[in-house]
Amino acid sequence: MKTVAKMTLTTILAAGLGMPALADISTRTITLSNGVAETHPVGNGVAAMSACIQEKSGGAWTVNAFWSSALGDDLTATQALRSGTQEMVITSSSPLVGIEPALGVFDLPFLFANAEEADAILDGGFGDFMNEKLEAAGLVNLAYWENGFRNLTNSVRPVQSLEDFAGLRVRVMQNNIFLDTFQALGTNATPMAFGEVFTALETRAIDAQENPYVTIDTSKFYEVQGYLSATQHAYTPFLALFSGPIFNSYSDVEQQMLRDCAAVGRDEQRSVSRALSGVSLANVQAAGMQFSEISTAEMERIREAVQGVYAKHAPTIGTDVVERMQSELNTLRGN
Ligand code: TK8
Repeated sequence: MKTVAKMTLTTILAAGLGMPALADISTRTITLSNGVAETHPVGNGVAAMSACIQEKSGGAWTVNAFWSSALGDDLTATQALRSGTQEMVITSSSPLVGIEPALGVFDLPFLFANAEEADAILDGGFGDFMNEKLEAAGLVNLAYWENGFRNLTNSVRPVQSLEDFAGLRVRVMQNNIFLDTFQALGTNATPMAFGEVFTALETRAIDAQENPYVTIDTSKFYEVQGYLSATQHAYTPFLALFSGPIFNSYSDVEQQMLRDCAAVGRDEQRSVSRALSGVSLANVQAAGMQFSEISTAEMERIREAVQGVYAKHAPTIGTDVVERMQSELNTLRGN
């Protein structure tokens, strides 16, 4: 009788309806940051995740999202998560290789052949394996979202052959695998945080950058870049990261709610990202960008030029990690 008396009517009703017991949910505000604009598909994912959290928490939780690097870049935000001063970030994995070198496996050029392969690896055993490493670094990856296949833009000339890359001053993420990939292609590559890219392109401090079509569109790079090439040289994921120390202070019900709602956000975000990709490509062309496809023969030469990056970086990433990835891909491909 005593236990029952302690339970509120809401708790009893919630338990009866199979909803989380609200007694296990405290009032909280989740600060979430991101580098992209709210119009990017990450905006749709965050909206879906927030609606899910709002509903499952019975209105006790609020997600407060900041866009366009307003709270700092991916890496700074991720460090704030590790020290427990910020709850959440949707970040590219690439700038985090200094924290967890194994993440570099996703940066290897031409790793995934298509989005289905990426989903199978990220949502399967390999994704869990990586998440365990992140947890040891104080980061809970709630789900893998999509950044996507990356393409080169520049302000100098149409890039249609291996030779066309020569000498371009291209911004890469803060990541040695991307740096070496673009050096191998003959460019003059410079690592830079995403928030500085637009201005660097505008002032012509750099000539080029690479990102998926949806980012080129929603970050308005078409205003400062005349040429776009379908290089598709890498697929990078987004991580929906939560602060390890803060996550560990939450109840089981709250932790599960976060995982469930981040997966709801992931499904929405991936589906909008894929639906919008072609629309974004059309948008940037309508805005004046000249688009170049690259012939199969040239793509073969480009792949050949960057092949050495695998052997060079396997020891830093972890040879076991690279081998595990390659063996899982072989299985997926029926080899
Ligand atoms: C946004 C970044 C961005 C990434 C990059 O914060 O840095 O080029 O592709 O989308 O994570």
